[in-house]
Amino acid sequence: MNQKTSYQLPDLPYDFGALEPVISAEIMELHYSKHHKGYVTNLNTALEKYHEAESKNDVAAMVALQSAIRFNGGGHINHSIFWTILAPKGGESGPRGELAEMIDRDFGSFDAFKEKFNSQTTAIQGSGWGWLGYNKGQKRLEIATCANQDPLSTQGLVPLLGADVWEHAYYLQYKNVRADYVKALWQIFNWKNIEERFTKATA
Ligand code: MN3
Repeated sequence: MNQKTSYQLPDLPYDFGALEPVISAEIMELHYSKHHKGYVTNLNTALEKYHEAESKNDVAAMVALQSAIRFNGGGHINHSIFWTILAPKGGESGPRGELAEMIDRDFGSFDAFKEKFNSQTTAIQGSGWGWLGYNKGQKRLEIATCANQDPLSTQGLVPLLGADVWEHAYYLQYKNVRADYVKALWQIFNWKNIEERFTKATA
């Protein structure tokens, strides 16, 4: 069977400049057109080699490709989520309904949740992501951090809201002050999309 897997760069749901002033058009263009595109290209290349190795029963080659699949596959998953949980300023200012209630229940208040998310995400050593995730088994919300491009599913959580804290996501604009970038993201979180993810996760 010659089934070729090919992932595609998803459309960005807004213009490069749409998230200004929180994220500059220059960062968005590089982040989407270079970084995310690179993950997609490298994922497809790694999978192609993987399928070839599989067809030859070359387990050693298959094992050797796994870190590239994890890194680039994770990068593709994470960025595909990230673009949709952000939106131009002026939308909903925070969670509503059941999501708002669960945030209050699990973190005390929305402000307490924000503070905890900001401090844990800002403190990530090196490159990674901060997430609000849903734990289906325990039916609760959790803040979690992931190193590199590991997707949140590796921690058994469904991603609802996340922050890319790789330097490529903010350095051109915020320089070394990651905390200011993470704080600013709250102005552009797309609560409609985040609530849809929550509804799906809890269904
Ligand atoms: Mn990134």
